[in-house]
Amino acid sequence: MEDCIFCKIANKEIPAKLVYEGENVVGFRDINPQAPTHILVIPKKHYASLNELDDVSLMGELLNAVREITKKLEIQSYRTVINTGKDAGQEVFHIHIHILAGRDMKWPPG
Ligand code: DGP
Repeated sequence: MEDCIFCKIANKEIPAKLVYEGENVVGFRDINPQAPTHILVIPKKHYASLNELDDVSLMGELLNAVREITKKLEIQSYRTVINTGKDAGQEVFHIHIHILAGRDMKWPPG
């Protein structure tokens, strides 16, 4: 999708620190990390948020990418977050799974 920063990262039109690339999914380091390890996992195809993602197989690929990335980086304990909608803190409207690791996490999240 034009003017979507994560589509541009997926298409290699703008640089990112890639940690994973599959057929339909990429993982890259967050530009503004909230933990020592902060990775974003996205589908290459544009879906604005989880509300629009209707492809169950792709949902599985996204979670599988999380598993492969954390395995490769030898991360045993981590938090995954999907912010959906403005009130939940979503700023980039191309669905992404945050992987946060390397520090203690609080619960409930703010
Ligand atoms: P969210 O608030 O859930 O929409 O998270 C968006 C995240 O995307 C936020 O942690 C910062 C990150 N981000 C925004 N723009 C860029 C970018 O151009 N490159 C990278 N690597 N991350 C970005």
